[in-house]
Amino acid sequence: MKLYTVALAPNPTKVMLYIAERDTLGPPLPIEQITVNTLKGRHREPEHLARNPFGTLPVLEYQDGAFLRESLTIINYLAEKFPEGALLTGSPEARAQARDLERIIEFKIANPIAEYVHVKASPVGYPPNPERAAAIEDALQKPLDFLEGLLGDARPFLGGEAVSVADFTLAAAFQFLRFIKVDLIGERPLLRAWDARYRARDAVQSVLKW
Ligand SMILES: N[C@@H](CCC(=O)N[C@@H](CS)C(=O)NCC(=O)O)C(=O)O
Repeated sequence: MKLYTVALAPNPTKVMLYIAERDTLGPPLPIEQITVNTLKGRHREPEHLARNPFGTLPVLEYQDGAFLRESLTIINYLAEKFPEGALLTGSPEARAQARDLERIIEFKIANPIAEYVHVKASPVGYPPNPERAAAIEDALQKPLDFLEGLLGDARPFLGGEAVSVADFTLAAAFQFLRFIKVDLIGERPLLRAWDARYRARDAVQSVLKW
């Protein structure tokens, strides 16, 4: 299997975090990771567009010439295909909680942060838009407060006792912010402690570069 990916970009990072965590728990997943250099525009070249006409990353080639083009689908596929050492075990209710939280983080925090980075200091040169950046900062306050509230029960990870895709999605988004040297955690000590605690993991350090 081949994962087409790139460091720093949030959606590829989410999948790379999943793979790195899995590799510490069970047999390494048989996945070759191949970088597609987005700074050089390689994701818009015919070779990558043949894998994914939308030109985005990550892409998993899971069979010869067959591709998955959505980060969460890739993670769910890998969990089903290689159940030994899979994360997100436990009762259907616990798994649903972690998945629900991941979706909330993706739509209310990670996607807005991705837009924020581009209107604030785009790594690929999009024009800045200070008004839009301010509006996104405002909108982020409620979901960040929500996470601070969740962590109030002393859980180590966002979904509870075990790491889950909720941690991967948020950590990938926060890395993107750190790349432009912005911290939006604010006065949220529990979320700040989660950020430090999660990033200290060996698996995470092998993936996060910022
Ligand atoms: N919904 C997709 C989004 C994929 C996506 O937008 N990836 C970004 C990187 S985080 C990308 O490839 N952007 C390049 C572009 O759109 O040109 C997923 O979850 O995988």
